Amino acid sequence: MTTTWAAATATHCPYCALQCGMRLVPAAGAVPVEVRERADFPVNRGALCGKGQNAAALLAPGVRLTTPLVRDVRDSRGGRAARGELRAASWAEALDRVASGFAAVREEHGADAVGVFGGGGLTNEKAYQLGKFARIALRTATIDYNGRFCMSSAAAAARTAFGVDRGLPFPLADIPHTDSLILVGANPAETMPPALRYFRELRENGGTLIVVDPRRTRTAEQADLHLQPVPGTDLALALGLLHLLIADRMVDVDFVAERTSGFEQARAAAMAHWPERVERITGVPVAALREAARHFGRARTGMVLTARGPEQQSKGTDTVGAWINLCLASGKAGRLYSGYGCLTGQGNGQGGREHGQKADQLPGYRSIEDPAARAHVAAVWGVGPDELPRSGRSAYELLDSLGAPGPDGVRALLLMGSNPVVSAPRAARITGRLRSLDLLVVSDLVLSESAQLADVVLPSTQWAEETGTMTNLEGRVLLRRRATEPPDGARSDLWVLKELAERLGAKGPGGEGGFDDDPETVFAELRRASAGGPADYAGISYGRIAAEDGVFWPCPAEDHPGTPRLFLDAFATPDGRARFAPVSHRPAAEEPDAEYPVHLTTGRVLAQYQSGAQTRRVAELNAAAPGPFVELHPRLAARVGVVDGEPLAVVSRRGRVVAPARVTDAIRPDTVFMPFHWAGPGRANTLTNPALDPTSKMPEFKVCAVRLERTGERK
Ligand SMILES: Nc1nc2c(c(=O)[nH]1)N[C@H]1C(S)=C(S)[C@@H](COP(=O)(O)OP(=O)(O)OC[C@H]3O[C@@H](n4cnc5c(=O)[nH]c(N)nc54)[C@H](O)[C@@H]3O)O[C@H]1N2
Ligand SMILES: Nc1nc2c(c(=O)[nH]1)N[C@H]1C(S)=C(S)[C@@H](COP(=O)(O)OP(=O)(O)OC[C@H]3O[C@@H](n4cnc5c(=O)[nH]c(N)nc54)[C@H](O)[C@@H]3O)O[C@H]1N2
Ligand code: SF4
Ligand SMILES: [Mo]
Repeated sequence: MTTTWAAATATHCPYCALQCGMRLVPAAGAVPVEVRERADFPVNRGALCGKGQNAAALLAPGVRLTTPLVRDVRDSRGGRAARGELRAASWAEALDRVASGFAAVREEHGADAVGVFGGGGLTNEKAYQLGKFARIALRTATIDYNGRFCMSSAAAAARTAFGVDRGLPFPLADIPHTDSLILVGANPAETMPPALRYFRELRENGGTLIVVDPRRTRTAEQADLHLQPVPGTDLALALGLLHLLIADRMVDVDFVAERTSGFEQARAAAMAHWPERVERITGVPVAALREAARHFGRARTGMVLTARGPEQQSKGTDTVGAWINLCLASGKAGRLYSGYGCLTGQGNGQGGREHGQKADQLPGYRSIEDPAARAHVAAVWGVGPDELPRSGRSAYELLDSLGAPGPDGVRALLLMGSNPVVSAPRAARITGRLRSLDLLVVSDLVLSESAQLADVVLPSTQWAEETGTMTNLEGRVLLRRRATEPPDGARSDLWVLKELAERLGAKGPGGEGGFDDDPETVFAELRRASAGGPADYAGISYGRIAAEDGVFWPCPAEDHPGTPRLFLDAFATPDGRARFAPVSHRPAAEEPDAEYPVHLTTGRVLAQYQSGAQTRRVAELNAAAPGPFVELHPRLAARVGVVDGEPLAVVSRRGRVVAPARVTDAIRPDTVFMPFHWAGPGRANTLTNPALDPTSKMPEFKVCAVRLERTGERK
């Protein structure tokens, strides 16, 4: 089949939540398209970071998977089966193996013993279909996804405070118009470079930028004020700022009375966090606290934006709640150019959390425990409400139960869009859990470290080869368009789900209750399933997205304009008021002690993406960021006796890693930082602590205790 492709296809980047617009033009040679700028798309106005510029490299045949792979079980005597090597197989063989394997596990151990783990990089259509596949083809409650590791604490806090969770309740283009902005634990200079423009414009307009980060990042270098707290102490910091707002009479009393509830309790907690106490907990000097409180408190409009720094903590939900409290007390929410927002991370970090791949959710951001929601979605799916499973376990709990004996053990897993061997906390344990499964099925574009452990690998088509919608960090629903023919052996995830559903005896193909593989047909069903829910997509169509540079949800009808700004009239709570969070500071799950005296925090670098499964396969990006490192302050380096570039061992209660020291005074002397993009001996997640936030079940990636050891090798 030959298709003639348009001279240029307007589409979006395969990576982060900014979903920069780009054009793809046909190219001769191994890589079928080239990336060009798309100046008319408003979010990035033509700017792309290096990851976006080099994205087409992922389409090369030698880089990506082009045939299904299966691993033969050689010998199943004496307990666990001995497994052979992965070998090429036909699609029919691979799919039969998966379907019969899932059916056998279900038969022997029950439906919940078959698990599904999705990803926030999947399109809305895939995320929706994956949730539906789990609930009505597998009939399992065991489904969750990597977004739990990403912004789930912000989602939980925003939902409680405002009644609905959308990353940003306003477009990015509002940022330059606010007077004061506090950016907490976010490093957009490396994680969303084209968005930095909005912060620069804010300052050019006379606004104040305050950055809260234990490291003086490239983002912090742009700030008017940089607060450099001990990792894991943002909750105390926010309480301390609220204390100062109250003490200096900067509370917006009318706003608090008219549009909020619960202030008294929040006030009492803040009063117990006087500046000197907060300085002792956070390490941020009282003078800096006062300056920040003055800037933010006196500003007419203001925003607080959080990213993974304060969220990836075992108290992330309460921490975000405390920052929201600061916005509410000073009247900086639900008004033009004011509000709290979370910078989501993955390409579809927003949409991926709305359409049912989360353990407790049904499409449209509905609760799976809500009888009305169950009835609505069951009707769209053509099943009875009682046939839908209930809420399942959260991502880490799911991964931790893989292969376990007994009624709670998950024996088979479909992994689609995540690489937990690198990205899960306490990754050595999770790697062992994956190995202990009866059947591990991985759908991916590349042979990731997790795919290397699989019994069946299903090669998926990717961004430029398939069409689908993505919802960016602003809640703007976008269309990624197919620009080139996929290689023969790769198939779309939607097709895989359809084929598996048929083999498992679910209804279909096509139509309601079935599993279609045409993205626009799936989107039409998603619209109906989401209708009336908090994330209502009913009025959004592929045609409208193309004509309007994206449509902001909620958009309940085709003649509804979409909702770029939320909460201007009322919050989405039953009484229309925003709720203060009753929160108080508590320490991280693991604090430094004599044996493990240093804080470890983790995060990202510009040129690598996430587990690195994609970007480590791109030469230009590897040249810019070739491997892991341990960032530490010169004073700490001197104490340990390491010099810049020397291999340094970092040891936690979970394990030991070795990576070159990178000595810089940009980090606190009591803290080391490691990026988490690599597998092998420098894998940061060998060290991290899977202590979970009680509400969001977010693991504490951003703080644990370690000790440093010289390895004796000089570089
Ligand atoms: N280049 C690149 N870009 C990406 C990604 C990527 O992997 N690479 N991933 C995408 C995804 S999924 C996400 S979620 C986003 C993440 O985007 P960000 O949240 O901006 O990224 P991180 O580097 O994880 O964390 C941000 C900052 O938090 C700081 N930090 C660490 N501990 C603490 C703490 O206790 N408190 C505070 N206040 N700050 C702390 C770190 O020093 C770091 O500078 O990026 C997206 N964009
Ligand atoms: N220490 C530490 N660990 C962290 C974090 C941290 O800050 N510190 N951050 C956490 C965060 S915020 C996140 S989001 C996670 C992310 O970590 P992961 O969940 O591992 O995310 P990715 O590396 O993006 O993995 C996505 C995989 O899916 C594949 N893929 C991409 N698109 C598709 C598709 O359409 N279909 C299929 N079938 N496959 C696809 C990619 O090739 C890749 O192998 O890591 C978490 N881990
Ligand atoms: S900022 Fe994000 S969306 Fe934009 S080009 Fe870079 S990775 Fe792609
Ligand atoms: Mo993320």
